[in-house]
Amino acid sequence: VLAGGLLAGCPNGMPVMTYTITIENLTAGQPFAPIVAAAHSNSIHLFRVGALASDAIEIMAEQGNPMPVVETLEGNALVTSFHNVGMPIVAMGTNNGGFSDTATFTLEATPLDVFSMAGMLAITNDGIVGIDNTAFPLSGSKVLYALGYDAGTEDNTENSEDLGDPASELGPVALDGDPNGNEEAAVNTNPAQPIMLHPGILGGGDLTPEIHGWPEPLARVTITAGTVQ
Ligand SMILES: [Ca+2]
Ligand SMILES: [Ca+2]
Ligand SMILES: [Ca+2]
Ligand SMILES: [Ca+2]
Repeated sequence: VLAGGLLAGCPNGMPVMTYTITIENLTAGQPFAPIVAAAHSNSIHLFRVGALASDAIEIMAEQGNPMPVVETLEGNALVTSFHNVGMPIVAMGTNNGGFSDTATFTLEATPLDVFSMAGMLAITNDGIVGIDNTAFPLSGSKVLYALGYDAGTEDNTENSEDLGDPASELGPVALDGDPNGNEEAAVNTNPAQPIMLHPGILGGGDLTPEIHGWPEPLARVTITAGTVQ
C-alpha cells in the first residue's frame, strides 16, 4: 500500500515513478486548510477554471474539509495515487497553531498521469489554492506556482460569522466575533458561478486586504522525479 492511500498498483502495466512534492505557502497572512494532491488521468479534474465546482470542492472551499474530495479519489480507477496533507500549511515564516509553512510528501504516477491539487484558503469564504492538471517531469525537478480561485459557491462577505473559526487561530490576527461558527446557507451563491481567479480580499467585512490579502502566486510547488518502481 502506497503512502497517502492509493489503489491499484500499476495500471495497464505502465511504469510507476515516485515523485517528491513540496508545497510552500508564499503568502504573508493566508493559511491553507488541508490540501489534497493527486496523480491521475488527464480525463478527470479536481476543479476547472470556468466550470462549476463539484459538491466536494464546494465543501472543501467553504469549510476546509478535504474528506469529500478524498472520497472522490478513493477507489477511482483513473487515479494512480493521492495524498491528503491532513493539516494546515500556514503563512510563510510562521508556525501559527503549531503548523508549518511547508509540506512534503510523495506521489506515485505513471508517464500518462497529470498532477493536480486543491485546498481552502482558510481566511476566505470559498477560496481555494490550486493547480489543475499539469504534467509531471520525466526526470529532475519542475516548479509550479499555484494561484487562488473563487469556487463560486459562497458570497464573499468577508464576515467572521461566515468564515471558519480556525481562521482566527491559524491566521495573522483574531477576527472580530470568533468563535461564531461558519454560516453557509445564508451566504450561498445562487445560482453558483463558475470557478474564476479569486478577486482577492476587498476589505468589506472583518478582513483587511493588507493583512489577509495576497499577491499571486500563493504557493510554490516543487515536483521532483525519483525512482521508477
Ligand atoms: Ca465566492
Ligand atoms: Ca461560510
Ligand atoms: Ca467564524
Ligand atoms: Ca455554498
